[in-house]
Amino acid sequence: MTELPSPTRDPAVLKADLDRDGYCIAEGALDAGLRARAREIVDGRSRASRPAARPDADVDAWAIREGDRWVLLIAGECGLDALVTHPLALDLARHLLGRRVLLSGFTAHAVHPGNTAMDLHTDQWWLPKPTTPGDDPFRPGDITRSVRCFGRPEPSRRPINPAVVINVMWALTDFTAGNGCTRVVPGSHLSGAEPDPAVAWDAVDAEVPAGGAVIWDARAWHASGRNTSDAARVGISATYCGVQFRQLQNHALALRPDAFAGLSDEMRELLGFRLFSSYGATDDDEAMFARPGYLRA
Ligand SMILES: O=C(O)CCC(=O)C(=O)O
Repeated sequence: MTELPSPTRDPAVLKADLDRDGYCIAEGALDAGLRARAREIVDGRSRASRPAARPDADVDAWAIREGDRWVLLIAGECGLDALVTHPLALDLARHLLGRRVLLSGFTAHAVHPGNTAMDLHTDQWWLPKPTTPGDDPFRPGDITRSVRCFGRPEPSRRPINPAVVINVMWALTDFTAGNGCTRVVPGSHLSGAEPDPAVAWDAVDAEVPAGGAVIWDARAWHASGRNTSDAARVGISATYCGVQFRQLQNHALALRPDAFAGLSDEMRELLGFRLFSSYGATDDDEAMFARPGYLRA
């Protein structure tokens, strides 16, 4: 058996680990000042401001259960664009997804003392699976979190989907086996399958010192672990998706006009304001960037 990914600063090793095992671990990529600022911003976000649970039960039962661990951050406005545009994150995102990528979600993830492990899952469960002519097709509009193709974590012999999402989880604290670090099933990104939560799969602890990141291909089976320590494990997850996919957060609506006006072109592209062919246009389908209605003459 080859060695499993361990923390490294070498981009070539990170990419090789990501390709082979479906995850990699970056070491020392955040400077102490940025990490401290990020922690302050995450700690300052009040859970009380979270809207009440929504009624569409099927999709949201999961979100409600995990909700106490998630805080949605407003990219472009929350003071942490340096994480979104971090060269290491974008290099790995483009390695997996190609030249044009979007920021899908920007969320803080805390695992509090006493929190149990999440169920293993993938982060592109919503993507229709390849079908064979004559098979019952996956209708995109019928997919929910509970429609899952369970299987084993070994490489598939049949075609599978490419990765269309990558997750870069910045470690604001140490991530350890004792405090609920991310757990991954190595190689599961090549299975084309989802993990049956009733089975105890062999997941490994992706331990990472504070200031590093654990990065995974969205097809990899993963979850946060159980926190048996007396302090929270805190991370910020920047997920990126291919340019043609719906983003986890609605960045266009989230941003206040003054924040939108101050965005760099790089952030405007990452947040989804740059057109992809004509997709994403507002009033001019040949423009480089879409513009909001309030800026129209
Ligand atoms: O917090 C983690 O380590 C993993 C989070 C995760 O898998 C998720 O929120 O989908």
